[in-house]
Amino acid sequence: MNIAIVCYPTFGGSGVLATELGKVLAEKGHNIHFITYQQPVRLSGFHANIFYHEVRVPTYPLFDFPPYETALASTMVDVVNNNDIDLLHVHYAIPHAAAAYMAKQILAKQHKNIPVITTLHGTDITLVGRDKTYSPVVTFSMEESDILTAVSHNLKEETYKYFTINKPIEVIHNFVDVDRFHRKPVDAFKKLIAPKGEKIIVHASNFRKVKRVMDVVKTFLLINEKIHSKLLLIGDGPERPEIEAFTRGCEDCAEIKFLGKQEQMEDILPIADLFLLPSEYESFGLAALEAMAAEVPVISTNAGGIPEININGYSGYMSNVGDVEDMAKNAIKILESEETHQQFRSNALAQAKKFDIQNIVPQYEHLYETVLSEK
Ligand code: GMT
Repeated sequence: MNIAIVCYPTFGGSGVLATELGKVLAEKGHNIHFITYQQPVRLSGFHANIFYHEVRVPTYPLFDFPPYETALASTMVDVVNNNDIDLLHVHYAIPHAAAAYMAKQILAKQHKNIPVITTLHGTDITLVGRDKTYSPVVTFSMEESDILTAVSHNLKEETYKYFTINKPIEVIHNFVDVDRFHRKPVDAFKKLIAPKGEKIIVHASNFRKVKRVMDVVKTFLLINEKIHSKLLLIGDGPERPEIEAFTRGCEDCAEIKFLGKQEQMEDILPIADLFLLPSEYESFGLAALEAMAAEVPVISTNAGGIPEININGYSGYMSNVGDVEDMAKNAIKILESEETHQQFRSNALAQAKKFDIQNIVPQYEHLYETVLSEK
């Protein structure tokens, strides 16, 4: 199949998932055309059947807000027409689903029926999408998509809760390439970070409010009172300056390191002992799944779709949002005994395997085949 994938090229989970999907589909022999405004961060190296089409948004003095959506829809039409595209798969509804609708209508006038698959990822529904600034367009473009998918059962429920739509939503969970993340930790790297054998605790996110990164710091400080540890904060975003300022002014925060944005999570996660995800909401929590694939137990909240991947008392523990004492208590429970830690590590890996790329990607291929057979 010739598939066009539209996504955000940044470190956000939707872009990561879309890029990984495109890469594995290409390995399976499909031709993949990414349409984004920048090369996706996880798209490195040469792949013979992966193509990247940049959306250019020319500026003009009249434009206080360059019309990205128009440029995107036009690029979609161009890519479809010049690459024999069979279907458009857009990730994150805003503005991709609306731009895809526009492209579909333009192509229909040219007697081409191009199915649109929209995958909902989370904040496009729960935070941004339901705001009345966007909701009429999001509702309409979801209805007009040929197929709608959500990355968790929770996100499907949230979509029906916030939007009046009649469309069925298929749940296809996020996935991870377990073989890529399940690596032997590099001892020299581990020693560099934790020279005295301290435990290594990791958090990775886009440092938005919804991630509650301050809870990561608070939980870590409580853990560190009992078990000597190091905290690696990976990623960047609006909350980082405040968190960084806090840690600079706090004596106990010397063990906290900000690594910034990192592309090769599979190199870092294997040296971790624990992953913290105290989010207020996660439709799924792809970052936690990647940690689990690296055999790292997860201490998280029980918000949104997280209970669909992190099993309490098995692959990690879950607490109520904001309950840093409970999160720290659970982390200590795992870390204080080598035997318990090892058990949680293997459970986390076993749990991640359920979401292995090989199990989930065929579900997307099946959807593509279905929608094309109905054309
Ligand atoms: O987590 C973010 O803020 C980024 C966001 C995105 O769309 O890029 O992530 C969402 O999609 C991921 C991939 O499907 C999910 O694993 C994340 O849980 C989800 N984030 C939220 O729901 C907050």
